[in-house]
Amino acid sequence: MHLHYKINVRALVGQFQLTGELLDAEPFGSGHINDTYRFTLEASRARRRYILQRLNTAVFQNPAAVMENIRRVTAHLGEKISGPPDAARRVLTLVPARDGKSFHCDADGNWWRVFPFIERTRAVNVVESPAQAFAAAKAFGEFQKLLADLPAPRLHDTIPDFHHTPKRFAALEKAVAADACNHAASAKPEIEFAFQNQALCRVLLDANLPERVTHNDAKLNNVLLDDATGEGVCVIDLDTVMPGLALYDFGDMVRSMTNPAAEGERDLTKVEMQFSLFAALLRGYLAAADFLTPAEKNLLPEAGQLITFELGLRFLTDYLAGDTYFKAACTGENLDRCRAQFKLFASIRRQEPAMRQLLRG
Ligand code: ADP
Ligand code: GN1
Ligand code: MG
Repeated sequence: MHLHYKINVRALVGQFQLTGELLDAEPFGSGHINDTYRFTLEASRARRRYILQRLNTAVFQNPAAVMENIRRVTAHLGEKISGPPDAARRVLTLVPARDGKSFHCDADGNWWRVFPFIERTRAVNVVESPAQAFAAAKAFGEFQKLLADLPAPRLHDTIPDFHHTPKRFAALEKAVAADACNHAASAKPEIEFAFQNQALCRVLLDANLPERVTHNDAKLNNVLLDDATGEGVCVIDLDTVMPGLALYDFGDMVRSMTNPAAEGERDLTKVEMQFSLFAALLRGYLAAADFLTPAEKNLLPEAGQLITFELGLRFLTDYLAGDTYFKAACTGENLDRCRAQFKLFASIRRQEPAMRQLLRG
């Protein structure tokens, strides 16, 4: 795992309202954006684990807005979920800093936050079964439903135009023109493919769909699944929770929960949407998301195409710009990720008639 900083976990942990002896700390997880660590504290012979995270402020340029959103969203979810014995595992909670804030800002301007580690769960990178797709999609559907009555004011846009696909396309055009790393020649087929499919960019924007509170990064890896039952326990990675379209989340579920290959798989023959996984995730999502309008339902088959294409554009842009956004282990990884997204997009598009038929039936 690539970490930008050598950090003093003990000093950082000391900035939060926690007691106990620090037993261990290690880099954790496989997110592309933040730096995540897990650490263990022992107090009165009890061991508790936590997540310590450095927010990526190159990506989230208004960290105060991110933390305010997360504070409001977790408070709202916490109120609504309180009750059942397992409530504490079902919603992310922020451990307050010594000064009472929800974060600690260090001398170098890094933003840190701590969450209790949610035990007996795992985050999965590549979908393993229809039951898993069902469980993860249901958790995101419930998440949207629980946030439908979040009290005003409107949440901050933590990344403006995050899913504005035409603007993502324009950013690609700019990166192609600049060709900062002389990579454009090696990505010629992918650039051509992007231009051939440009018309798709507006498919949700032009449909006049209702704004909702959405997760906006609803990939399989951002929901923790129970080790024993496989059930979706907790939706995590709340940095992009903001006003959006329900179908942005559904699209990311289709992208990340129907493809049995890795996100950056190089053997493209393995990259396909599996219809049985799509059917399971649709059932899971609709089991919870009972609020969709007919217009939203009608565009469910387009959502996965759009978000998968959009992420392909974003990976391609980052490859051309020199890997400045997504963590990449080596040059070319973002191009591999782009290729896999474009292959998956084509596979999803091919199965649009079958998706439509399933929705009618
Ligand atoms: P990123 O924005 O970099 O994707 P995430 O918030 O998704 O960061 O965290 C990265 C990974 O850390 C997750 O995929 C998950 O495996 C793990 N993780 C994060 N928060 C928790 C938590 N509270 N309990 C257990 N695991 C967590
Ligand atoms: C990033 O942070 P992470 O790894 O959960 C990205 C998403 C992409 C995803 C692709 C803030 O999510 O938009 O869809 O990678 N997050 C941000 O895996 O850009
Ligand atoms: Mg994540």
